[in-house]
Amino acid sequence: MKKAFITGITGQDGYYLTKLLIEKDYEVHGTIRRSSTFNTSRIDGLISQYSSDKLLNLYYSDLLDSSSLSSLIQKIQPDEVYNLAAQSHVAVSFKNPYYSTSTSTAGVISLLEVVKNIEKDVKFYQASSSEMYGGVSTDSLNEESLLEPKSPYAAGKVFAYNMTKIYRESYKKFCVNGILFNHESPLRGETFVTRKISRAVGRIHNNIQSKLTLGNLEAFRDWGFAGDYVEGMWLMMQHDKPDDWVLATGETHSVKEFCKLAFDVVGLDWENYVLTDEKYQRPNEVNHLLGDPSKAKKELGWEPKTSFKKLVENMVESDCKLAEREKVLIDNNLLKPSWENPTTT
Ligand code: NAP
Ligand code: F7E
Repeated sequence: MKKAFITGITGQDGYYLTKLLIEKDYEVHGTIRRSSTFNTSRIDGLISQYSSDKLLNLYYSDLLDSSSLSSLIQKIQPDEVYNLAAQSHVAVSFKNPYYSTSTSTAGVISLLEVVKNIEKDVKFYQASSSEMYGGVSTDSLNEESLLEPKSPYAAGKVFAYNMTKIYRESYKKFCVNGILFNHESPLRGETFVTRKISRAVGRIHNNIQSKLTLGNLEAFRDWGFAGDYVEGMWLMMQHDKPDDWVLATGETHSVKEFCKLAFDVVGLDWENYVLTDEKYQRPNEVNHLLGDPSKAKKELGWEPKTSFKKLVENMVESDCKLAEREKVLIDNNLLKPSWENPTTT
């Protein structure tokens, strides 16, 4: 039985990757952060299903605690390490630049050093990002395209991407970069634009929210489904040679188009509900991202299976059900709505 070690297991991708690997007969080991509130809600179902027979094993750690990462990897002796942990919100990275970049600099060096020094041949996956391209050009972007980061988040990811290549080339280690374009799901963090929209549509449809306030509606993103993308991560780790691959859909849509389609699902006109506010604009915007996944298709046999329309529908339908349950709690004075004027990004 193969063993995988996952940092960032409590995140969106952590959930989908853990599920996939357990289905593929892996024993999964993942790190969680100590938090003052519960932070395992995405993987609670997997914990109750798989932790008793040790198919899923969790440990407290942090990407900035190199000693704990090193001792865990030495003890577990995994076959594959997937580094998904990061402060992954681009707008927050402008506000917390030191912390946000540390996870992709100090954190990645710690992991690569263990992979270099451990006797066993351990494969390493780095969660690289389309944000590294900077979104200046409207051309389709591939593994050879120029990296022009526009945020502390993206600058940290460029560092991690380069270090992953450097360890691959210098020490002949199996280190890969998955350069993933935006991927979403009903488990997407609620402050990312797609989930912020689907959450609002669900609540507006259930009459527990009146408006949705966003920033730049003209930004374009190549949005796919996270469940499809973790399959690509795994395929990269099974390839005969380590390399870098782009995962994307090859289609791009604006935030405005996402809004229109999401409100269409519940038969509402988005223009009656969406407002904009400067506070959701970024100091430096990535205007346009469109990926070219042809290398992944040719070499890994990977293709996205979920269309843009289906992705939006799935997210809205899931959030309509969530809002229905919230409405019951509100009607019984068990929940006070706090989402009309959120203080978060
Ligand atoms: P996510 O939902 O924000 O999850 C991030 C994970 O990292 C969470 O488990 C979080 O823990 C953990 N984390 C944050 N800081 C940490 C630290 N200092 N030490 C240990 N763990 C830490 O992100 P995602 O969407 O699953 O993305 C996974 C990875 O892919 C990230 O590295 C992201 O930057 C990258 N990426 C994402 C996309 C995308 O569109 N989703 C595209 C390209 C690349 P808590 O749960 O405790 O916060
Ligand atoms: O923004 C615009 C915003 O925060 C998308 C991360 O997973 O993907 C993600 O980064 C676009 C931007 O994702 C709001 O200005 C408008 O142009 O959903 P987002 P992101 O910045 O693309 C990449 C690939 C990653 O690697 C990251 O980890 O939408 N936008 N209005 C807004 N964005 C947010 N969050 N909130 C708004 O109100």
